[in-house]
Order: sequence, then structure tokens, then C-alpha cells
Amino acid sequence: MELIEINKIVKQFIPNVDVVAFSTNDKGLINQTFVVSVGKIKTKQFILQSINTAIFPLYEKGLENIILVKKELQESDFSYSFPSPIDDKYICVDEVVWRMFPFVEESVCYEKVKDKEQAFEAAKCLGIFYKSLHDFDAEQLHITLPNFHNAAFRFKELQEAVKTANANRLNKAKAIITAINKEQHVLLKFDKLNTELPKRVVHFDAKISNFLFDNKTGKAKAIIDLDTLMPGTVLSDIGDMIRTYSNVHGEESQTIALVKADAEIIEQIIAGFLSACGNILNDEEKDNLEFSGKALALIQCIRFLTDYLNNDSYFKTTYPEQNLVRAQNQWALYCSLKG
Ligand code: GN1
Ligand code: MG
Repeated sequence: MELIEINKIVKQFIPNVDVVAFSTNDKGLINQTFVVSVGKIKTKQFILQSINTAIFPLYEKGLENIILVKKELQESDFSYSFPSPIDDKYICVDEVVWRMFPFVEESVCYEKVKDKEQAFEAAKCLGIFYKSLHDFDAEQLHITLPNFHNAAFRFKELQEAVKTANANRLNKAKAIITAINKEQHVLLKFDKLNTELPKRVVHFDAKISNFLFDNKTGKAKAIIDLDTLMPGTVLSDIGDMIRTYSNVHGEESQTIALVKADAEIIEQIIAGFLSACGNILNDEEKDNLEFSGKALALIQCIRFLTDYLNNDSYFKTTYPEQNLVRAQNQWALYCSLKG
């Protein structure tokens, strides 16, 4: 993207300003994100993002979800930032859908969990988010990504991909596919729990880079990346937290032999979350928090492997075997998780 094009888009959100600089943020695997600086004497930063509409075809419904949740949080005592799209609007330029967010000042974003205190902090922030939305009827939200954490559906997608994959990729994926086939009981248990547990407002992508931290105190400051806000159960968020935070070398680590869940981090996630919202959870929810991490690692393993077999049509990649390596990483993590 050129500065001139970025400027044209930004002016549709904030007329009478000029973009003086911008940089690309390549952390997400789906949308494209830029940090833009506007104004000459005193510059101010914003986040400009184009939405991957192939993955989020119901993005307008997604915006309605964000607006509803924002309103509810504003009426509660939720004290963290919840940066939502400027003017509650998305615009379309040359068939690309754009939105802008305020930049959360004096904040830092981490790709991997720094230490167990940080895991506690993020989980506590999520707990307050759940508590603040406890009286909100989550079923009001649109389901913008049907079957997103439906384990049986993800397993079926893998089976479909096996049928159409090219021989070379299928051969490389074979060992993990055989291993996954023996773990279907975990997928069944996860889906069954999801039909039984209370429906809550779920973030559905609670990885560490979706929390921003104060650059001085290290305290959680904001919760971001709201495209996947949907009705769901607590298992999806705590499961994804465990899956991503306990994997201390990160989901992109290619040194598979080193991938192993860190038990202390898992303890801190659960402690931080319960410290903020333990009183709104029922026993079945509490009893299955640790299990959810194991289930989510398996589901994510299946998703990466399916995408590998589908020639990388979903997750962005930067090298040829990346989705296979990601699946191997998740598999190693899964094997090391209790539950
Ligand atoms: C995707 O783009 P990003 O990183 O926010 C994905 C998540 C996965 C994650 C794996 C809509 O999120 O479900 O857990 O990659 N989001 C979607 O890194 O599929
Ligand atoms: Mg996301």
C-alpha cells in the first residue's frame, strides 16, 4: 500500500487530516492491519484495518455484535479499554472493507506470554469482561462464523480435505492424521459440554496479542480483535488462553521437540480468571477449564492440518510447510496437556 492510498481511506473516517506515516502490523493471520500517524505538529496514531471478507463474510453482523457488546460494557463497570470501530462504521473502497480504531496509548502488545503474572493479568481481564456481560443475553449476538469451535465440524472438514489433498501433502500429514483419529473422544466431550454449559459472550480469540498491556505497570489495559465476538461457552476462551499462553515458545515455533505446555501458566490463567468471575461460573464450567485447553489444542491442530491439505487457503503463510509445522506444534502441545 502507498501512503496516498492510505490517506484517501483515512480521510473518509477523519476528514481534514493527513497521514504522515504508516507501518504494517503483520501479527494477525487473517486481516491486514496498519498503524497510521496523522497530523504534522502533533501526530496522533490510529489503527487502520482491512477485513478479510472471505473469512468474515458476515462482517456487518459482526459490527452489530461489537456495538451491542460495547454498549453493555459502557453501562457496566468494565474498566479496560475496548477499542471499537470509529463512528461505528466500516467503509468500502475498491471492494475492500476498512475500519479505523483509536490507538491505545502507552500500551504494548506481546506475541508470547512474558511470564506467569502476565497470564494472570490477561485472564483476570477476561474474567471481568465475562462478569460485566453476565446479565447480557448472549443469544442476542449473531453467529458470524457458524461452527467456529464445533469440533465435529472441524473433524469433518479434515476428512473432506484428506479426500482432495495432493499426494505429497497427504503423505506428510499422514502420521498426525492417524494420531488425531484416535482422539475423537476428546472432540465428542468438547461438543457435548458446549451443548450443556451456559451461553456467554465469548471473545473466541483470547490469545495474548489480543490483550494490550500498560507499558509502565504491565497491567492489562485493553481487549482487542473483536470480530469473533459470538455466543459460546467459557471453554472456547479459557481453552484458547491455555492453548496459546502455556505454549511458551509460541504456535509458530518450528522446534517441535521443545513444545510443551507450562503447567504454572495454566494454573495462573485459571486463578486469574476465577479471581474475577469465579462466582458466576457453575461447577461444570469450573471442572472443565483445564480440559478446554486440551480440546482447543486438538481443534487448532486439526484446523492447521486441514488448511495444509487444502493448500493453505485460510491461514496466511510465509514458508511452504508452515501449516504442517503449525499442526505438529499443536499436536506436541496437545500431547503434553492434561485434561
Ligand atoms: C486466527 O488472525 P488471528 O491470528 O487473529 C483464527 C483463530 C486462530 C488463530 C491461530 C477467524 O486468528 O481462530 O486461533 O488464527 N481466527 C479465525 O493463530 O479463524
Ligand atoms: Mg483474531
